Amino acid sequence: MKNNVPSTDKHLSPATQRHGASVGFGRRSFYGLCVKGGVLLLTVSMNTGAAPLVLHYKAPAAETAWASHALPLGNGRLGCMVFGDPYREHVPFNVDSLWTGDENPSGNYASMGAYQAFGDLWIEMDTPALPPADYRRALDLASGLHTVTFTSGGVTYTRETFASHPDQVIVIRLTADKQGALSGTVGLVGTHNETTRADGDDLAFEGRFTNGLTYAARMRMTATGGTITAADGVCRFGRCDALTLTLAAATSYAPDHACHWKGAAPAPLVHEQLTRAYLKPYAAMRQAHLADVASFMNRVSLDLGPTVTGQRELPTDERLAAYAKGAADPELETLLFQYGRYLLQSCSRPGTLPANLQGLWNNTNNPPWHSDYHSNINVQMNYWPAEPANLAECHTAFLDLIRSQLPVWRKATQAEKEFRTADGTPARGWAVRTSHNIFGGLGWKWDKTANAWYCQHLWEHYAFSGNKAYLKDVAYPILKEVCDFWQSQLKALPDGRLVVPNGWSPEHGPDEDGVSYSQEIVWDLFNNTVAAADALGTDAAFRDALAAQRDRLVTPKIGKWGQLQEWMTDRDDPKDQHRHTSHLFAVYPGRQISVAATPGLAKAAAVSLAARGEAGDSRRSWTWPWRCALWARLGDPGKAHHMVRSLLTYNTLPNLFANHPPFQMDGNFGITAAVCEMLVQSHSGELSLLPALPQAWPDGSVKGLRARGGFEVDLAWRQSRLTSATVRSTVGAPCVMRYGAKALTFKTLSGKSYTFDGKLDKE
Ligand code: FUC
Repeated sequence: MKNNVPSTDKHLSPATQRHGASVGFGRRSFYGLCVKGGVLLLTVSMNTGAAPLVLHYKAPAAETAWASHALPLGNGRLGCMVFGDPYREHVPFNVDSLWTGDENPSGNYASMGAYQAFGDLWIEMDTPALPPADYRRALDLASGLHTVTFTSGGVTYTRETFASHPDQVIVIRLTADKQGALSGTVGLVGTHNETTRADGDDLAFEGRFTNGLTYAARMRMTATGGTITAADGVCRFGRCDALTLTLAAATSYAPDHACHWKGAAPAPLVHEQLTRAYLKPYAAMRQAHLADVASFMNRVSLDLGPTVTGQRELPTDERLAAYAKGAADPELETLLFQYGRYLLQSCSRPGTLPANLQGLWNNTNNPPWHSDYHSNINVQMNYWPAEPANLAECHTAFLDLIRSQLPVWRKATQAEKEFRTADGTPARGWAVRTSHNIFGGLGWKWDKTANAWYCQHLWEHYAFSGNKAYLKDVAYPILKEVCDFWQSQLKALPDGRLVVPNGWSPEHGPDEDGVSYSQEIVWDLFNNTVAAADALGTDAAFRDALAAQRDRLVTPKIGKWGQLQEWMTDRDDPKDQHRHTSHLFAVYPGRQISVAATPGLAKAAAVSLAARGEAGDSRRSWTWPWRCALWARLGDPGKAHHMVRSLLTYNTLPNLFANHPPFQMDGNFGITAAVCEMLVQSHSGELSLLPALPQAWPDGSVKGLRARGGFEVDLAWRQSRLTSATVRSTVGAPCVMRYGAKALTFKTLSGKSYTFDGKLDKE
């Protein structure tokens, strides 16, 4: 067995800790001050689903527990984590484009640059640090509102924080039920030794990296009652009734190679953002924010059955711990599902950069794996839920990044000797290495078929929406270009079949005989591009030639122990428990193998998957979701549910962040997609209802899942049987619907809904 690829774990560098000690905002432990006490329900979940979508805790996050206990807020571009200390609030913040590095022509991983932490906001209260009573902090996923409440010295304090997309600022509002109770200091601290200056009532800092990227942050405070002053890099507030802090931060990054990745200067921009926010009353900003987040979160409601009272009311960290010890908690599983949706819309909106390895959140300037975009599973998994979980416009952040990087990726691909044809001609099209940044810079080994995998995302955005203008103008030209790359690379075997030469898999590196993973992804690309040409009714000659090449590609094979072969030759090791399951791409997220169309290969895929072990060589956050989706597609609901359970049990932190370790967000996104796959599938030309419903979820309902062909689906089930199904058609395509052995074909009209009972009879 070859194992030429060093484990990427070796790249892992311990996160460097940095905080505001240099400017006098040192650390102080809170844990001694925690109190027991009643629970104030201050956030009202706006989602219509059964379980309230709230994470809540009865103690703040300790200063060292950024990744595990602090809670994330984000507007796609600008985000923060909130610790929730009553007397010393800490809000480290991020902007998605704060990157070092450049186009990195060497392809060297070390020189690719890294995603950077931006800065910290500190609020130090003068209030004597008495042990607070009735402490609670909560994050409402349905509205993106973080709330801290506690009582101290007979006064009840409330602090609301949100990251507003409509207003492009982070807002923190402090109130108390007694007049003049708010006194203290606010500090704004950059993470690259910037000097914070007071500018009128504002605090501001600016900086510039050696790659030419400039950035700026500005914070403004407004008060009701009392006084506020800014001097010596800090703001003081004295005897205020209420206080609003507004924070704007931005960089000069533009996703445009032609402009050398430079756009508007950030200092005037943040000044303008802050001024605009300043003119808006707090209630209006809050309302606009709540409505914005709700417009994403309310599209899907999920009910997987009730959790017993007692377990449901526990603070989230205690609840997770009880679950890990074996407690049933379908509402926690629902919460995890919705958390993936919450996180995606928090770190990925149209016009922003896509979710990186840590989504948007990063507290160090030397993050694990540069907090980059990894093309061998991770960035793709980040976007698996976007279409089925009804967040399609969040997908565009990833699709746009791909498009913006192409000029540099093309150059690097043409310069690569390995891709030259026999007569020395440079490759056509583009390819990517395993990692990349936001300036076209690639790092580490070429992941040769990742270009075709990225194309799957461009295709799926069409497949779910049926938007032909997008397909024609955006997706199809890129699919064709990558087909062109692969047409220049494929090697004909003596028997006429086509093979990806020197294939490469994340588990075992290069292999001359041909790697199933590479073959399957190129098949997927050709197959989708043929379907795209058909949908557009274009390029008949190209389409027919491509279809013929697709049919000549070496196909997946069944090996001697019944497994789906990882290589073209039958030499898989049944004891190989690698965490990656790359050669099962054809099952999920691909569609070359399915139980209905290729039952023999599906059975072999199940043999391979079982042999890889429940989590593979190591329990990693993202291994569970991929296996979950695979078992769902292979029709094994019990095993699929086991993966949901295991992710929560072994690789989920108290703030419900997926933990690779370290914290890595793909597991959160992946599990949301995998749960969709358990409830609705649409990869094989049919709309399949409840294809992998586990016994653990006997009664439930889901509303708003999306399916290929332009459908939205609502389902309800009782005692593990479908009781009703509603299909909303967005483009008027015919629908083939399946539940168990029963299939039904019906025509649809765009904008109309069709409701059926559990026997698929029309209601
Ligand atoms: C891939 C995985 C690792 C890790 C890294 C960021 O290479 O194999 O487990 O997730 O990406």
